[in-house]
Amino acid sequence: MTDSTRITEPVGARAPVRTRASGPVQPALPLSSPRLDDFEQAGTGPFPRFVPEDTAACLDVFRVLRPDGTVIAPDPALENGTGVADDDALAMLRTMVRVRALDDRMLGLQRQGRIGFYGAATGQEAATIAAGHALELRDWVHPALREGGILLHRGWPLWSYLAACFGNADDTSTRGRQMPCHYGSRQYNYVTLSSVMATQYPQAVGTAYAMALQHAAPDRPVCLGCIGDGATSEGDFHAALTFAGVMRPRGLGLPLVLYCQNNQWAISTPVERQTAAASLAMKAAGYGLIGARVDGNDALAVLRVMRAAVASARAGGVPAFIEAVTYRVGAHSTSDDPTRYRDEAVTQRWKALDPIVRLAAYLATRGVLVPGDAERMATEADDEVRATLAQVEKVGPPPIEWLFDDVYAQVPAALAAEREALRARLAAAPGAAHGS
Ligand SMILES: Cc1ncc(C[n+]2csc(CCOP(=O)(O)OP(=O)(O)O)c2C)c(N)n1
Ligand SMILES: [Mg+2]
Repeated sequence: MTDSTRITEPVGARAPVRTRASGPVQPALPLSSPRLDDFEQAGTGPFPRFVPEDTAACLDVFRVLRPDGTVIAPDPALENGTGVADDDALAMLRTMVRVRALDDRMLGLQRQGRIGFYGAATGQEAATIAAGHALELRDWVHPALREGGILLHRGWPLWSYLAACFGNADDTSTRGRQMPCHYGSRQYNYVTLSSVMATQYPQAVGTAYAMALQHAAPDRPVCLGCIGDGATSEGDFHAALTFAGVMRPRGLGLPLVLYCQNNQWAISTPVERQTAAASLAMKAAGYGLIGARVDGNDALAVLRVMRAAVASARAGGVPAFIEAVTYRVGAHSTSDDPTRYRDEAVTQRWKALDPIVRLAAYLATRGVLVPGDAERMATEADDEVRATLAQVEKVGPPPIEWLFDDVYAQVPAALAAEREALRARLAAAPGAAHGS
């Protein structure tokens, strides 16, 4: 990659700063957030490339599509010049559009007081869905807050997604005992979200270890662990990457891909406060993993990087740590107001790098979408959400006895007594249930 396509300043590129007290010192390097001017202009380089083989892979951002959907460097050796089949690109776009419609609608619902909380993936749909698309259904996902769309992409019903947001009697994720957005499905190998940051990584290492013991290489189910940039400051992050590198059952690397959506904010803390490293991806090398940095707003680029990482992990290669650079264009959650701590003019520029617009424009250049298709897709997605919502909202709350289920195989006597006391009280005053 030439200097003109490099999107982060190389370490030490600035002149050393002299201080009166100590002579030359290293310049401060808050580089983990790419400079937006450069990010908008970034090109692409030869791929697949990973650290440690190619250190540029953790500083540059791999990208296939320009923001206008044109292909940066079509490769005649690859299908469509991009390495991605039209069916795959279209399938990703459909879910991305669906997730956008869902997020918009659910944010509105929360403001009306109809659900208690929501965490949207707006602007991060490519980073989310393309990562999920790189997997097979037998693979496992340990998601963070933004990855709910992966479960939908795997085929989980919209009904179940919405029931989880209401925590009603149809909530199969947590049977009404969690905040909204804590989706989970045993059938789809999607482990229920834990709110606690970075827990996904040690758990993903454990799942990958189990897969390695149960299945023979070179065709093992892979485990995807997901976190955000803020979670890289947690102790669990370091413990997990250490274990990921050193655990080699049967002499093979774990079937594991650790994925990080660097949306550049952890609520009000910018990514520069999480690390002084030039990128998050470069941390991979420090733990003996392979790593790469990808444009998270480019679905084709994310898919290509993740497919390469997944293939290596499946076959018995070294596990990967992948950073997808994106931006949280909305609030952290419905409990947050970003106008209080960041420059929303920057947000506007990131909105112009919309991943849905980019992928739809690419599919238009392929002739897969004709004018009006993208808009129709969005309308259909919104109609589907509204219609399902109207039905799901009619489902009543879960039975209060569910509070006592699913923790103990044999309910202890003290808990059984509490359950009986609650039943007796509700029988005496039926309206007391559910705060009515
Ligand atoms: C261990 C822990 N500390 C603090 C919190 C409160 N908290 C919830 S989300 C969040 C920020 C997460 O930021 P990031 O990891 O970048 O993910 P993002 O929300 O940006 O996707 C914090 C501090 C938590 N859930 N867990
Ligand atoms: Mg973040």
